[in-house]
Amino acid sequence: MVDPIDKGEQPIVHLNPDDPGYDAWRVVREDLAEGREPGPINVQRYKGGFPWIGIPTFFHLPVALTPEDLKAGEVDVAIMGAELVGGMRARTWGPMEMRNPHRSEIYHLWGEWAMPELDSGLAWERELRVVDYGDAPMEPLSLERTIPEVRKLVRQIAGVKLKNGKQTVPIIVGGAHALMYPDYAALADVYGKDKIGVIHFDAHQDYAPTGFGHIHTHGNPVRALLLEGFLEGDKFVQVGLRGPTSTDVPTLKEARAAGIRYHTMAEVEKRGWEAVMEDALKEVREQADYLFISFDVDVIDPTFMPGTATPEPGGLYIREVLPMMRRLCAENDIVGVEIVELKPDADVGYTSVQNAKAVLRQCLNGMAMRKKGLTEPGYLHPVMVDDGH
Ligand SMILES: [Mn+2]
Repeated sequence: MVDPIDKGEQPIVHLNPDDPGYDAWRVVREDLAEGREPGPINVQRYKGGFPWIGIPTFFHLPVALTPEDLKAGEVDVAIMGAELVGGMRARTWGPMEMRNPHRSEIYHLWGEWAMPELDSGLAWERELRVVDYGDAPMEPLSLERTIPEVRKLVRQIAGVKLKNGKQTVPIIVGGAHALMYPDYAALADVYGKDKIGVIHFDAHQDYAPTGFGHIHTHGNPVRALLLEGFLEGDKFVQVGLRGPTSTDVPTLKEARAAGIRYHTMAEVEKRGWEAVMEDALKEVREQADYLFISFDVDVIDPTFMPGTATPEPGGLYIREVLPMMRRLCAENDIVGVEIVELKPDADVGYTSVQNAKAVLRQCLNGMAMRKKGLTEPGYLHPVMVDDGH
């Protein structure tokens, strides 16, 4: 017997479409909207409460299942999970643990009991209409089959037009960073190619020239987006690169030649965080009308974020990240956000989820500020920062 691969055939192993499980993972219920008016569904029995009471959704928020629900509810922001796995990435519990209030939001009251952030003075839950949009479907053995499904769901959210002339903003909680490709591609489907700038927080450049032949891995979504012409390098600003697994000098030079601007932790060491943050904020304002935030939690130092797949010491402190997120979301037209690579089961405590939620909350806080017109650079509520002196 002669092995056909040795005779020059492509070494492809075909899937079996007759397997009853072939499409089972992505079959949508037909009665999603049956017997009810469209609109967000508040699944909580009480008007508000402590975090240890109620049904766990993201921050105890109402649920929406269809674009009609988003439209009817004039929903500003829809948070969805995307538990993308593949390659070295097994399931991470990121999205589900972000719904779980156990310890990570022990004092955060919800609903009508929600309290304001002490930097803006606003309770975002009252200023914005935000929902939990559930999760994208996942084919547990194939990134390639899952990616188009994520793209469809993100596009479904971003395509909803609101009466105020805006569109619903998807926030995607992951899941592997290969998500950057379907998340951004979906936004490009809605807003047009090369219309949206990206600020990319990460310990790693995610611009790997190789992925064993795979276009989509957790290590190269930036390259995949550029390769396929979704955007130009000059729309990309990267913050937080460090360590021996991020990139190398030739790849940095190649990225620079492609127009990508990067701010490494070495630059932070040389110039200080304040100066680097101001530069990054200025650069994203210049690059496009709309902004997408791609936030890999490993940009944060492992002291504050041990629960991630590829931790790298020497990262941003949580106190540096939170104002940055608030400012980005207050001072720019954000059309999408992803918070990825969260891996709570690598954290014996609850620090990682608590901090990832703080990042997400500051983004929502910033969006609430923008809705209120509080967009002056670095705005803080005067009473909160000055007791009269
Ligand atoms: Mn990373």
